[in-house]
Amino acid sequence: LNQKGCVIWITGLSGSGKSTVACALTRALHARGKLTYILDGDTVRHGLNCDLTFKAEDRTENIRRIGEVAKLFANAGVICIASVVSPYRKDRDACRSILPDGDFIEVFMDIPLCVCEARNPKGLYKLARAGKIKGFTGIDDPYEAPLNSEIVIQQGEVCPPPEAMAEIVISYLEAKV
Ligand code: GGZ
Repeated sequence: LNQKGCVIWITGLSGSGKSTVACALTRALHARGKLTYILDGDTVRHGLNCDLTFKAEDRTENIRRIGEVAKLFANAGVICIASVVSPYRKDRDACRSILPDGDFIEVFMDIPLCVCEARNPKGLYKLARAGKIKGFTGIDDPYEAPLNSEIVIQQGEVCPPPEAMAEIVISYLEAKV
């Protein structure tokens, strides 16, 4: 009956597969009877954070709010999955610091920019390259890769199926308890 909450923080470039992993992870956790909630950057920016832009201080505020909301979910016993670019290390570390040790699990989508760009899911990289979007992460705004994330997801020749990537996280969670 009891379920301990935690925050699974998925960080990476646009097009790195954060949302795909978040969804697959949710399915895998539901199959194990766990309660989850996804906080997706793209979605949250349409509601709670609709007042924020992509300039550095607004990204910091976006991540701060998402970190605080994720903490509320975790305190309620939910496994909260945050799926956000969260490009700045200090902002991710600040979200880690408000949770008890071990309750913030950082998942780094370590996918090369050229792969993300080739996927070009919403045509955003093309717009960024053309200068039509300014300050796009990976193009003309930095992405500070995690140095000590709990989990790193990489891909070889082919992209692993989402279920396989979710399984990496599940294995970590199972080993942790
Ligand atoms: C990065 C941008 C930008 C800029 C719009 N830089 O693939 P997506 O579309 O769905 O993911 C990106 C999303 C990023 O929102 P986050 O809240 O996760 O970003 S952050 O953590 O940096 O605050 C992308 C889209 O919004 N997008 N403009 N300039 N991503």
